[in-house]
Amino acid sequence: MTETRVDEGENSAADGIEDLTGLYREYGDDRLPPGQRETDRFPVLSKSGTPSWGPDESFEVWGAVDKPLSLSLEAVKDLPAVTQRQDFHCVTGWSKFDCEFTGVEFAEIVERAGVREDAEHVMFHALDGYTTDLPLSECARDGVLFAHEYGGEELPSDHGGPLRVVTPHKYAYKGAKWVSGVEFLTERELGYWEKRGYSDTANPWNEERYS
Ligand SMILES: Nc1nc2c(c(=O)[nH]1)N[C@H]1C(S)=C(S)[C@@H](COP(=O)(O)O)O[C@H]1N2
Ligand SMILES: [Mo]
Repeated sequence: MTETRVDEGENSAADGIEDLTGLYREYGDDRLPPGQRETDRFPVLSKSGTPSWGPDESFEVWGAVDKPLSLSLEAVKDLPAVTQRQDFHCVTGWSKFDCEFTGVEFAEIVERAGVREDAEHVMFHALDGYTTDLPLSECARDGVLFAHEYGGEELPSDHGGPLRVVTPHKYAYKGAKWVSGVEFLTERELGYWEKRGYSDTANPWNEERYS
């Protein structure tokens, strides 16, 4: 008996996991961005410890939207989710390949909140007071997820569980851990690290580390 091997290439859904590890081709020739070193570990980087998601906490979406949302954690986890394999690049110099995140695509939230025409930017708010901003066009694309699972298990709290944002096309400080709020803005504002000298654009393949 002969086996037919179909080369699915990138974005293969053969194992139910969407492979986004080829995303770097939009930005550069090498999967590992310049000045980064690959690690097998998954270090934890938090500005001030691990906050907890209280029982009354909700996930809020507001600003330039027609339908502000206030969802329980359970309601967020009940939204349609995808599982993706993606790379993770920290501005301090480490990259972790092949992270498997399951979560709700950013576009799903845009759709449900009825984001207005004049929305240009998105500010993510987190339970530890962290904020980070991205242009709407940089969020409403493949790879930006509200992730609640890592490697098929509940997302560990030090990595942002129960809910975090992942941004494989940016340095990881653009992905807010413990995300509890998404604010749609008509103009750019600076987030926590961006106010402290880190790049607002944060493209790893261009080494946009500092502003
Ligand atoms: N809420 C919040 N999100 C955050 C941070 C933080 O301190 N607070 N640190 C950022 C930075 S600098 C990085 S590299 C990643 C680290 O994610 P990890 O701890 O899962 O590796 O989270 C980002 N998101
Ligand atoms: Mo980072």
